[in-house]
Amino acid sequence: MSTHPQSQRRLHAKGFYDEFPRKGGTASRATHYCAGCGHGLLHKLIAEAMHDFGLQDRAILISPVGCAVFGYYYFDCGNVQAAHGRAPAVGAALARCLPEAVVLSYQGDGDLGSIGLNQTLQAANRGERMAVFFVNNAVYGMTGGQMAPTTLAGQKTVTTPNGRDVETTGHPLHLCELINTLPAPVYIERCLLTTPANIQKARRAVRKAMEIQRDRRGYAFVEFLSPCPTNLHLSPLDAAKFVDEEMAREFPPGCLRDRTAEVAARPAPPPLEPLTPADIEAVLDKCVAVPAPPGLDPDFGTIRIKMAGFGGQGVLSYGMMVAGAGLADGRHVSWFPSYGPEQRGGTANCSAVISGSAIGSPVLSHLQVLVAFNQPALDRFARDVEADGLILYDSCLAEKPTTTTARALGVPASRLAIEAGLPKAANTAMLAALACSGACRVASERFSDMLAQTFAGKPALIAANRRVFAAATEWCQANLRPE
Ligand SMILES: Cc1ncc(C[n+]2csc(CCOP(=O)(O)OP(=O)(O)O)c2C)c(N)n1
Repeated sequence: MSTHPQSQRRLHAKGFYDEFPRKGGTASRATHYCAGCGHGLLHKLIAEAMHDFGLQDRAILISPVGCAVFGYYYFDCGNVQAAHGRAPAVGAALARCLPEAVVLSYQGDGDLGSIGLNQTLQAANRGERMAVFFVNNAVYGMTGGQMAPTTLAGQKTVTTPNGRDVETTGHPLHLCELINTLPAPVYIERCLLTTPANIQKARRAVRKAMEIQRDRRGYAFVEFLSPCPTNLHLSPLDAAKFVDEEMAREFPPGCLRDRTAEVAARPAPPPLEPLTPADIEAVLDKCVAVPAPPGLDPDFGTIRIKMAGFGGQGVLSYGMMVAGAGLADGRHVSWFPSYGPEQRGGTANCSAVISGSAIGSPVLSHLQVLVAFNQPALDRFARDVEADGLILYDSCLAEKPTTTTARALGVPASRLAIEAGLPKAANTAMLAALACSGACRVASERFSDMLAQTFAGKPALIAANRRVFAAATEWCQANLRPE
Protein backbone atom coordinates (compact mmCIF):
# COMPACT_ATOMS: atom_id res chain seq x y z
CA MET A 1 0.00 0.00 0.00
CA SER A 2 1.37 3.45 -0.92
CA THR A 3 2.17 5.79 1.93
CA HIS A 4 1.79 8.85 -0.28
CA PRO A 5 -0.49 11.33 1.51
CA GLN A 6 -2.77 11.59 -1.54
CA SER A 7 -3.36 7.86 -1.57
CA GLN A 8 -4.00 7.89 2.19
CA ARG A 9 -6.64 10.53 1.57
CA ARG A 10 -8.24 8.50 -1.17
CA LEU A 11 -8.35 5.40 1.01
CA HIS A 12 -9.90 7.22 3.87
CA ALA A 13 -12.56 9.78 3.02
CA LYS A 14 -13.10 12.57 5.51
CA GLY A 15 -16.29 11.86 7.39
CA PHE A 16 -14.86 8.55 8.63
CA TYR A 17 -13.13 8.11 11.96
CA ASP A 18 -9.34 8.23 11.68
CA GLU A 19 -9.09 4.63 12.80
CA PHE A 20 -11.42 1.66 12.63
CA PRO A 21 -10.56 -0.03 15.92
CA ARG A 22 -12.81 -3.05 15.58
CA LYS A 23 -10.15 -5.16 13.92
CA GLY A 24 -7.49 -3.74 16.23
CA GLY A 25 -3.71 -3.65 15.79
CA THR A 26 -2.20 -2.93 12.42
CA ALA A 27 -5.49 -3.49 10.62
CA SER A 28 -7.03 -0.45 12.23
CA ARG A 29 -7.96 1.01 8.85
CA ALA A 30 -9.49 -2.21 7.58
CA THR A 31 -13.24 -2.62 7.38
CA HIS A 32 -15.00 -5.92 7.92
CA TYR A 33 -16.22 -6.10 4.31
CA CYS A 34 -15.19 -8.73 1.77
CA ALA A 35 -13.09 -7.75 -1.25
CA GLY A 36 -15.23 -6.34 -4.05
CA CYS A 37 -18.27 -5.66 -1.85
CA GLY A 38 -20.32 -2.55 -2.68
CA HIS A 39 -20.85 -1.55 0.95
CA GLY A 40 -17.32 -0.15 1.38
CA LEU A 41 -17.67 1.98 -1.74
CA LEU A 42 -21.01 3.38 -0.65
CA HIS A 43 -19.63 4.08 2.82
CA LYS A 44 -16.95 6.18 1.20
CA LEU A 45 -19.43 8.14 -0.93
CA ILE A 46 -21.62 8.88 2.09
CA ALA A 47 -18.72 9.84 4.38
CA GLU A 48 -17.31 12.12 1.73
CA ALA A 49 -20.63 13.86 1.00
CA MET A 50 -21.42 14.24 4.71
CA HIS A 51 -18.09 15.94 5.23
CA ASP A 52 -18.21 18.08 2.07
CA PHE A 53 -21.63 19.51 2.98
CA GLY A 54 -20.49 20.17 6.55
CA LEU A 55 -23.14 17.86 7.96
CA GLN A 56 -21.12 15.63 10.28
CA ASP A 57 -22.37 17.38 13.42
CA ARG A 58 -25.99 17.15 12.27
CA ALA A 59 -25.94 13.71 10.66
CA ILE A 60 -27.28 10.62 12.42
CA LEU A 61 -26.63 7.43 10.54
CA ILE A 62 -28.87 4.47 11.31
CA SER A 63 -27.01 1.19 10.86
CA PRO A 64 -29.08 -1.82 9.89
CA VAL A 65 -28.94 -5.46 10.79
CA GLY A 66 -27.03 -6.98 7.89
CA CYS A 67 -23.48 -6.70 6.57
CA ALA A 68 -23.52 -2.95 7.29
CA VAL A 69 -24.33 -3.52 10.97
CA PHE A 70 -21.04 -1.89 11.98
CA GLY A 71 -21.65 1.49 10.34
CA TYR A 72 -21.02 3.14 13.69
CA TYR A 73 -17.43 1.93 13.72
CA TYR A 74 -16.71 3.93 10.57
CA PHE A 75 -18.86 7.07 10.25
CA ASP A 76 -17.71 9.99 12.34
CA CYS A 77 -21.19 11.38 13.03
CA GLY A 78 -24.14 10.54 15.25
CA ASN A 79 -24.85 6.82 15.05
CA VAL A 80 -27.81 4.68 16.01
CA GLN A 81 -28.20 0.94 15.52
CA ALA A 82 -31.76 -0.13 14.72
CA ALA A 83 -33.37 -3.55 15.08
CA HIS A 84 -33.77 -5.48 11.83
CA GLY A 85 -35.90 -3.47 9.38
CA ARG A 86 -36.81 -0.84 11.94
CA ALA A 87 -34.68 2.03 10.66
CA PRO A 88 -37.71 3.89 9.20
CA ALA A 89 -39.37 4.13 12.64
CA VAL A 90 -36.12 5.05 14.35
CA GLY A 91 -35.40 7.59 11.60
CA ALA A 92 -38.87 9.11 11.85
CA ALA A 93 -38.48 9.50 15.61
CA LEU A 94 -35.07 11.12 15.20
CA ALA A 95 -36.27 13.48 12.48
CA ARG A 96 -39.28 14.55 14.52
CA CYS A 97 -37.57 14.91 17.89
CA LEU A 98 -34.35 16.49 16.62
CA PRO A 99 -35.31 19.17 14.13
CA GLU A 100 -31.66 19.95 13.32
CA ALA A 101 -30.74 16.34 12.59
CA VAL A 102 -29.90 15.02 9.16
CA VAL A 103 -31.21 11.45 9.26
CA LEU A 104 -29.47 8.85 7.08
CA SER A 105 -30.96 5.38 6.96
CA TYR A 106 -28.61 2.72 5.59
CA GLN A 107 -30.33 -0.59 4.74
CA GLY A 108 -29.90 -3.83 2.80
CA ASP A 109 -32.54 -5.56 0.70
CA GLY A 110 -33.46 -8.07 3.41
CA ASP A 111 -33.65 -5.34 6.03
CA LEU A 112 -35.56 -2.84 3.90
CA GLY A 113 -37.54 -5.06 1.53
CA SER A 114 -38.35 -8.13 3.68
CA ILE A 115 -38.66 -7.69 7.42
CA GLY A 116 -38.88 -3.91 7.16
CA LEU A 117 -41.03 -3.51 4.04
CA ASN A 118 -44.13 -2.20 5.78
CA GLN A 119 -42.14 0.40 7.71
CA THR A 120 -40.30 1.38 4.53
CA LEU A 121 -43.52 2.07 2.65
CA GLN A 122 -45.20 3.82 5.58
CA ALA A 123 -42.24 6.15 6.17
CA ALA A 124 -42.01 6.92 2.44
CA ASN A 125 -45.76 7.50 2.32
CA ARG A 126 -45.51 9.94 5.22
CA GLY A 127 -42.60 11.65 3.50
CA GLU A 128 -40.43 11.41 6.60
CA ARG A 129 -37.45 13.72 6.58
CA MET A 130 -34.66 11.25 5.87
CA ALA A 131 -32.35 9.91 3.18
CA VAL A 132 -32.57 6.17 2.64
CA PHE A 133 -29.50 4.50 1.17
CA PHE A 134 -30.65 1.10 0.02
CA VAL A 135 -28.05 -1.55 -0.85
CA ASN A 136 -29.54 -4.14 -3.19
CA ASN A 137 -27.10 -7.04 -3.56
CA ALA A 138 -29.83 -9.58 -4.41
CA VAL A 139 -29.11 -11.76 -1.36
CA TYR A 140 -29.07 -11.76 2.42
CA GLY A 141 -25.33 -11.19 2.67
CA MET A 142 -24.52 -11.33 6.35
CA THR A 143 -26.37 -14.55 7.03
CA GLY A 144 -24.67 -16.42 4.19
CA GLY A 145 -26.49 -15.78 0.92
CA GLN A 146 -30.16 -16.66 1.35
CA MET A 147 -32.85 -15.48 -1.10
CA ALA A 148 -33.78 -11.82 -0.70
CA PRO A 149 -36.89 -10.09 -2.03
CA THR A 150 -34.68 -8.74 -4.82
CA THR A 151 -33.11 -12.07 -5.82
CA LEU A 152 -33.44 -12.46 -9.59
CA ALA A 153 -35.71 -15.07 -11.17
CA GLY A 154 -33.64 -18.21 -11.63
CA GLN A 155 -30.83 -16.94 -9.38
CA LYS A 156 -29.28 -19.63 -7.22
CA THR A 157 -28.97 -18.81 -3.53
CA VAL A 158 -28.55 -20.92 -0.42
CA THR A 159 -32.34 -21.15 -0.05
CA THR A 160 -33.09 -21.42 -3.78
CA PRO A 161 -30.46 -24.00 -4.80
CA ASN A 162 -32.27 -24.69 -8.08
CA GLY A 163 -32.72 -21.01 -8.85
CA ARG A 164 -35.50 -18.69 -7.67
CA ASP A 165 -38.81 -20.04 -8.87
CA VAL A 166 -41.16 -17.08 -9.23
CA GLU A 167 -44.18 -19.41 -9.15
CA THR A 168 -43.48 -20.30 -5.52
CA THR A 169 -41.33 -17.45 -4.20
CA GLY A 170 -42.70 -14.48 -6.13
CA HIS A 171 -40.97 -12.01 -8.38
CA PRO A 172 -38.03 -9.73 -7.56
CA LEU A 173 -39.37 -6.73 -5.72
CA HIS A 174 -38.77 -3.34 -7.37
CA LEU A 175 -38.45 -1.02 -4.41
CA CYS A 176 -37.82 2.22 -6.30
CA GLU A 177 -40.88 1.59 -8.49
CA LEU A 178 -43.03 0.73 -5.46
CA ILE A 179 -42.00 3.90 -3.66
CA ASN A 180 -42.58 5.84 -6.85
CA THR A 181 -46.32 5.05 -6.52
CA LEU A 182 -46.45 7.20 -3.38
CA PRO A 183 -46.96 10.97 -3.60
CA ALA A 184 -44.70 12.13 -0.76
CA PRO A 185 -41.09 11.23 -1.68
CA VAL A 186 -39.02 14.05 -3.14
CA TYR A 187 -36.30 12.09 -4.86
CA ILE A 188 -35.96 8.46 -6.03
CA GLU A 189 -32.99 7.15 -7.98
CA ARG A 190 -31.35 3.78 -8.72
CA CYS A 191 -27.57 3.55 -9.28
CA LEU A 192 -24.91 0.88 -9.71
CA LEU A 193 -21.74 0.43 -7.66
CA THR A 194 -19.68 -1.07 -10.48
CA THR A 195 -17.71 0.86 -13.14
CA PRO A 196 -16.05 4.22 -12.46
CA ALA A 197 -18.73 5.96 -14.56
CA ASN A 198 -21.50 4.27 -12.57
CA ILE A 199 -19.80 5.10 -9.29
CA GLN A 200 -19.70 8.76 -10.35
CA LYS A 201 -23.46 8.64 -10.91
CA ALA A 202 -23.90 6.98 -7.52
CA ARG A 203 -21.76 9.71 -5.98
CA ARG A 204 -24.01 12.41 -7.47
CA ALA A 205 -27.11 10.61 -6.16
CA VAL A 206 -25.66 10.37 -2.65
CA ARG A 207 -24.86 14.08 -2.72
CA LYS A 208 -28.31 14.98 -4.02
CA ALA A 209 -30.01 12.97 -1.25
CA MET A 210 -27.69 14.59 1.29
CA GLU A 211 -28.49 18.11 -0.01
CA ILE A 212 -32.21 17.38 0.24
CA GLN A 213 -31.65 16.51 3.90
CA ARG A 214 -29.43 19.52 4.50
CA ASP A 215 -32.26 21.74 3.22
CA ARG A 216 -34.95 19.74 5.02
CA ARG A 217 -36.93 19.11 1.82
CA GLY A 218 -38.20 15.65 2.73
CA TYR A 219 -37.81 11.98 1.86
CA ALA A 220 -35.09 10.78 -0.52
CA PHE A 221 -34.58 7.16 -1.58
CA VAL A 222 -31.50 5.93 -3.44
CA GLU A 223 -31.04 2.29 -4.40
CA PHE A 224 -27.56 0.94 -5.15
CA LEU A 225 -27.21 -2.27 -7.13
CA SER A 226 -24.21 -3.71 -5.40
CA PRO A 227 -21.84 -6.67 -5.97
CA CYS A 228 -21.61 -9.39 -3.32
CA PRO A 229 -18.74 -11.59 -4.64
CA THR A 230 -18.69 -13.87 -1.59
CA ASN A 231 -22.29 -14.96 -1.74
CA LEU A 232 -22.50 -14.97 -5.53
CA HIS A 233 -19.36 -17.15 -5.51
CA LEU A 234 -17.86 -14.89 -8.16
CA SER A 235 -14.63 -12.90 -8.39
CA PRO A 236 -15.07 -9.18 -7.66
CA LEU A 237 -14.91 -8.44 -11.40
CA ASP A 238 -17.46 -11.09 -12.31
CA ALA A 239 -19.73 -9.99 -9.45
CA ALA A 240 -19.65 -6.43 -10.83
CA LYS A 241 -20.44 -7.85 -14.28
CA PHE A 242 -23.42 -9.71 -12.79
CA VAL A 243 -24.69 -6.41 -11.40
CA ASP A 244 -24.11 -4.52 -14.66
CA GLU A 245 -25.68 -7.15 -16.86
CA GLU A 246 -28.16 -9.31 -14.91
CA MET A 247 -29.28 -7.02 -12.11
CA ALA A 248 -29.45 -3.86 -14.19
CA ARG A 249 -31.68 -5.68 -16.71
CA GLU A 250 -34.18 -6.46 -13.94
CA PHE A 251 -33.73 -3.16 -12.07
CA PRO A 252 -33.15 -0.41 -14.64
CA PRO A 253 -30.91 2.33 -13.26
CA GLY A 254 -31.89 5.98 -13.48
CA CYS A 255 -33.75 8.76 -11.74
CA LEU A 256 -37.40 7.91 -11.20
CA ARG A 257 -38.34 11.18 -9.54
CA ASP A 258 -36.74 14.49 -8.68
CA ARG A 259 -39.08 17.08 -7.19
CA THR A 260 -36.32 18.96 -5.42
CA ALA A 261 -37.06 22.18 -7.29
CA GLU A 262 -40.79 21.97 -6.47
CA VAL A 263 -40.34 21.46 -2.73
CA ALA A 264 -39.26 24.45 -0.69
CA ALA A 265 -36.33 24.21 1.70
CA ARG A 266 -37.72 24.32 5.24
CA PRO A 267 -36.21 26.12 8.22
CA ALA A 268 -35.75 24.04 11.36
CA PRO A 269 -38.54 24.48 13.92
CA PRO A 270 -37.45 25.21 17.48
CA PRO A 271 -36.29 22.08 19.33
CA LEU A 272 -38.74 20.35 21.66
CA GLU A 273 -38.64 21.32 25.33
CA PRO A 274 -36.48 18.81 27.22
CA LEU A 275 -38.11 16.80 30.03
CA THR A 276 -37.66 18.31 33.47
CA PRO A 277 -36.72 16.18 36.53
CA ALA A 278 -40.32 16.71 37.74
CA ASP A 279 -41.67 15.23 34.47
CA ILE A 280 -39.41 12.19 34.90
CA GLU A 281 -40.43 11.75 38.53
CA ALA A 282 -44.10 11.87 37.56
CA VAL A 283 -43.52 8.99 35.13
CA LEU A 284 -41.48 6.98 37.64
CA ASP A 285 -44.20 7.44 40.26
CA LYS A 286 -46.55 5.51 38.02
CA CYS A 287 -44.14 2.56 37.69
CA VAL A 288 -44.74 -0.42 39.95
CA ALA A 289 -41.72 -2.23 41.37
CA VAL A 290 -41.79 -5.89 40.33
CA PRO A 291 -40.76 -8.18 43.21
CA ALA A 292 -37.86 -10.48 42.37
CA PRO A 293 -38.82 -14.16 42.03
CA PRO A 294 -37.66 -16.32 44.93
CA GLY A 295 -34.16 -17.75 44.42
CA LEU A 296 -33.64 -21.49 44.33
CA ASP A 297 -30.42 -21.52 46.31
CA PRO A 298 -28.94 -18.09 46.99
CA ASP A 299 -25.97 -19.69 48.80
CA PHE A 300 -24.80 -21.16 45.49
CA GLY A 301 -23.85 -17.69 44.30
CA THR A 302 -23.32 -16.80 40.64
CA ILE A 303 -20.71 -18.05 38.18
CA ARG A 304 -20.01 -15.92 35.13
CA ILE A 305 -18.34 -17.70 32.24
CA LYS A 306 -17.17 -16.42 28.86
CA MET A 307 -16.11 -18.63 25.97
CA ALA A 308 -14.45 -17.11 22.94
CA GLY A 309 -12.75 -18.12 19.71
CA PHE A 310 -13.17 -18.08 15.93
CA GLY A 311 -16.47 -18.76 14.17
CA GLY A 312 -16.57 -22.47 13.37
CA GLN A 313 -14.84 -23.66 16.57
CA GLY A 314 -18.13 -24.54 18.22
CA VAL A 315 -17.90 -21.73 20.75
CA LEU A 316 -21.59 -20.91 20.78
CA SER A 317 -22.69 -24.53 21.12
CA TYR A 318 -20.10 -24.91 23.88
CA GLY A 319 -21.81 -22.09 25.77
CA MET A 320 -25.18 -23.76 25.21
CA MET A 321 -23.83 -26.98 26.71
CA VAL A 322 -22.42 -25.14 29.72
CA ALA A 323 -25.73 -23.39 30.35
CA GLY A 324 -27.60 -26.65 29.67
CA ALA A 325 -25.46 -28.50 32.22
CA GLY A 326 -26.24 -25.84 34.83
CA LEU A 327 -29.95 -26.01 34.01
CA ALA A 328 -29.94 -29.80 34.35
CA ASP A 329 -28.36 -29.29 37.78
CA GLY A 330 -31.32 -27.15 38.83
CA ARG A 331 -29.69 -23.73 38.51
CA HIS A 332 -30.85 -20.50 36.93
CA VAL A 333 -28.88 -20.02 33.72
CA SER A 334 -28.49 -17.62 30.82
CA TRP A 335 -26.71 -17.94 27.47
CA PHE A 336 -25.87 -14.89 25.43
CA PRO A 337 -24.13 -15.18 22.04
CA SER A 338 -22.11 -12.49 20.31
CA TYR A 339 -20.63 -12.97 16.86
CA GLY A 340 -19.44 -10.76 14.05
CA PRO A 341 -21.13 -10.26 10.70
CA GLU A 342 -17.98 -11.19 8.77
CA GLN A 343 -18.35 -13.76 6.04
CA ARG A 344 -14.67 -14.61 6.54
CA GLY A 345 -12.44 -14.64 9.63
CA GLY A 346 -15.05 -13.55 12.16
CA THR A 347 -14.84 -14.01 15.89
CA ALA A 348 -17.44 -15.60 18.13
CA ASN A 349 -17.97 -15.47 21.85
CA CYS A 350 -20.75 -16.13 24.25
CA SER A 351 -21.47 -15.71 27.91
CA ALA A 352 -23.14 -18.16 30.25
CA VAL A 353 -24.30 -17.47 33.77
CA ILE A 354 -25.06 -20.23 36.25
CA SER A 355 -26.72 -18.96 39.40
CA GLY A 356 -28.59 -19.98 42.52
CA SER A 357 -30.94 -17.02 42.07
CA ALA A 358 -32.63 -15.13 39.27
CA ILE A 359 -30.20 -13.64 36.75
CA GLY A 360 -30.48 -9.90 36.30
CA SER A 361 -28.48 -9.57 33.09
CA PRO A 362 -26.74 -12.00 30.73
CA VAL A 363 -24.15 -9.33 29.84
CA LEU A 364 -20.85 -9.84 31.67
CA SER A 365 -18.05 -7.43 32.52
CA HIS A 366 -16.30 -9.46 35.25
CA LEU A 367 -15.69 -13.15 34.72
CA GLN A 368 -14.99 -16.01 37.07
CA VAL A 369 -14.15 -18.31 34.17
CA LEU A 370 -12.81 -17.72 30.67
CA VAL A 371 -12.55 -20.52 28.13
CA ALA A 372 -10.31 -19.30 25.30
CA PHE A 373 -10.23 -21.25 22.06
CA ASN A 374 -7.47 -19.16 20.46
CA GLN A 375 -4.95 -16.40 21.09
CA PRO A 376 -7.16 -13.40 20.14
CA ALA A 377 -9.75 -14.63 22.64
CA LEU A 378 -7.14 -14.69 25.41
CA ASP A 379 -5.77 -11.30 24.38
CA ARG A 380 -9.23 -9.80 24.42
CA PHE A 381 -10.83 -11.32 27.52
CA ALA A 382 -8.07 -12.41 29.98
CA ARG A 383 -8.11 -8.97 31.57
CA ASP A 384 -11.80 -9.34 32.43
CA VAL A 385 -11.19 -12.41 34.60
CA GLU A 386 -11.26 -11.75 38.33
CA ALA A 387 -7.96 -12.14 40.19
CA ASP A 388 -9.00 -15.47 41.70
CA GLY A 389 -10.77 -16.63 38.55
CA LEU A 390 -9.88 -19.42 36.14
CA ILE A 391 -8.73 -19.30 32.53
CA LEU A 392 -8.81 -22.46 30.45
CA TYR A 393 -7.13 -22.14 27.06
CA ASP A 394 -6.34 -24.41 24.15
CA SER A 395 -2.55 -24.65 24.54
CA CYS A 396 -2.20 -25.78 20.90
CA LEU A 397 -3.48 -22.40 19.72
CA ALA A 398 -2.60 -19.93 22.47
CA GLU A 399 0.24 -19.04 24.83
CA LYS A 400 -0.14 -18.92 28.61
CA PRO A 401 -1.26 -15.39 29.52
CA THR A 402 1.23 -13.35 31.53
CA THR A 403 -0.83 -10.28 32.35
CA THR A 404 -3.28 -11.74 34.82
CA THR A 405 -3.13 -13.23 38.30
CA ALA A 406 -6.03 -15.54 37.51
CA ARG A 407 -5.17 -19.23 37.39
CA ALA A 408 -4.47 -20.13 33.75
CA LEU A 409 -4.56 -23.78 32.71
CA GLY A 410 -3.49 -24.85 29.23
CA VAL A 411 -5.27 -27.87 27.77
CA PRO A 412 -4.05 -29.28 24.44
CA ALA A 413 -7.66 -29.56 23.30
CA SER A 414 -6.98 -29.53 19.55
CA ARG A 415 -4.41 -32.32 19.91
CA LEU A 416 -6.62 -34.39 22.20
CA ALA A 417 -9.49 -34.12 19.72
CA ILE A 418 -7.25 -35.19 16.81
CA GLU A 419 -5.87 -38.12 18.81
CA ALA A 420 -9.38 -39.22 19.73
CA GLY A 421 -10.27 -39.26 16.02
CA LEU A 422 -12.52 -36.16 15.84
CA PRO A 423 -10.40 -33.11 14.96
CA LYS A 424 -13.39 -30.74 14.96
CA ALA A 425 -14.23 -31.61 18.59
CA ALA A 426 -11.64 -29.50 20.42
CA ASN A 427 -14.63 -27.78 22.05
CA THR A 428 -15.67 -31.13 23.55
CA ALA A 429 -12.17 -31.54 25.00
CA MET A 430 -12.47 -28.06 26.49
CA LEU A 431 -15.87 -29.00 27.91
CA ALA A 432 -14.27 -31.94 29.69
CA ALA A 433 -11.60 -29.58 31.04
CA LEU A 434 -14.26 -27.23 32.40
CA ALA A 435 -16.11 -30.14 33.97
CA CYS A 436 -12.88 -31.41 35.60
CA SER A 437 -11.96 -27.96 36.90
CA GLY A 438 -15.09 -27.90 39.05
CA ALA A 439 -15.28 -24.16 38.44
CA CYS A 440 -18.98 -24.28 37.55
CA ARG A 441 -19.88 -26.32 40.65
CA VAL A 442 -21.96 -28.54 38.37
CA ALA A 443 -21.66 -32.33 38.36
CA SER A 444 -19.33 -33.58 35.61
CA GLU A 445 -21.95 -35.99 34.20
CA ARG A 446 -24.21 -33.04 33.46
CA PHE A 447 -21.64 -31.82 30.93
CA SER A 448 -21.18 -35.22 29.27
CA ASP A 449 -24.99 -35.66 29.19
CA MET A 450 -25.18 -32.48 27.13
CA LEU A 451 -23.28 -34.17 24.30
CA ALA A 452 -26.21 -36.53 23.67
CA GLN A 453 -28.61 -33.60 23.65
CA THR A 454 -26.46 -31.44 21.36
CA PHE A 455 -25.83 -34.15 18.79
CA ALA A 456 -29.28 -35.79 19.03
CA GLY A 457 -29.74 -35.22 15.28
CA LYS A 458 -26.42 -36.93 14.42
CA PRO A 459 -26.19 -40.06 16.60
CA ALA A 460 -22.80 -41.12 15.19
CA LEU A 461 -21.31 -37.95 16.63
CA ILE A 462 -22.51 -38.71 20.16
CA ALA A 463 -20.21 -41.69 20.62
CA ALA A 464 -17.31 -39.91 18.89
CA ASN A 465 -17.68 -36.86 21.13
CA ARG A 466 -17.95 -39.05 24.21
CA ARG A 467 -14.58 -40.56 23.23
CA VAL A 468 -13.05 -37.09 23.03
CA PHE A 469 -14.67 -36.13 26.35
CA ALA A 470 -13.31 -39.28 28.05
CA ALA A 471 -9.80 -38.82 26.63
CA ALA A 472 -9.71 -35.18 27.69
CA THR A 473 -11.04 -36.05 31.16
CA GLU A 474 -8.25 -38.59 31.56
CA TRP A 475 -5.67 -36.03 30.43
CA CYS A 476 -7.03 -33.37 32.81
CA GLN A 477 -7.10 -35.76 35.78
CA ALA A 478 -3.45 -36.62 35.13
CA ASN A 479 -2.21 -33.13 34.32
CA LEU A 480 -4.37 -30.45 35.96
CA ARG A 481 -3.85 -29.87 39.62
CA PRO A 482 -7.15 -29.96 41.55
CA GLU A 483 -8.26 -26.58 42.94
C1 LIG B 1 -35.30 -10.09 13.86
C2 LIG B 1 -34.22 -10.73 13.08
N1 LIG B 1 -34.51 -11.60 12.09
C3 LIG B 1 -33.53 -12.18 11.37
C4 LIG B 1 -32.23 -11.90 11.63
C5 LIG B 1 -31.13 -12.59 10.85
N2 LIG B 1 -30.57 -11.68 9.84
C6 LIG B 1 -29.45 -10.98 10.11
S1 LIG B 1 -28.98 -10.08 8.79
C7 LIG B 1 -30.25 -10.66 7.85
C8 LIG B 1 -30.44 -10.26 6.41
C9 LIG B 1 -29.48 -9.25 5.94
O1 LIG B 1 -29.61 -9.08 4.57
P1 LIG B 1 -29.65 -7.67 3.89
O2 LIG B 1 -30.59 -6.76 4.59
O3 LIG B 1 -29.93 -7.89 2.44
O4 LIG B 1 -28.19 -7.06 4.12
P2 LIG B 1 -26.76 -7.56 3.63
O5 LIG B 1 -26.25 -8.44 4.73
O6 LIG B 1 -26.94 -8.30 2.34
O7 LIG B 1 -25.98 -6.32 3.48
C10 LIG B 1 -31.03 -11.53 8.57
C11 LIG B 1 -32.23 -12.22 8.01
C12 LIG B 1 -31.94 -10.98 12.66
N3 LIG B 1 -30.70 -10.63 12.96
N4 LIG B 1 -32.94 -10.41 13.36
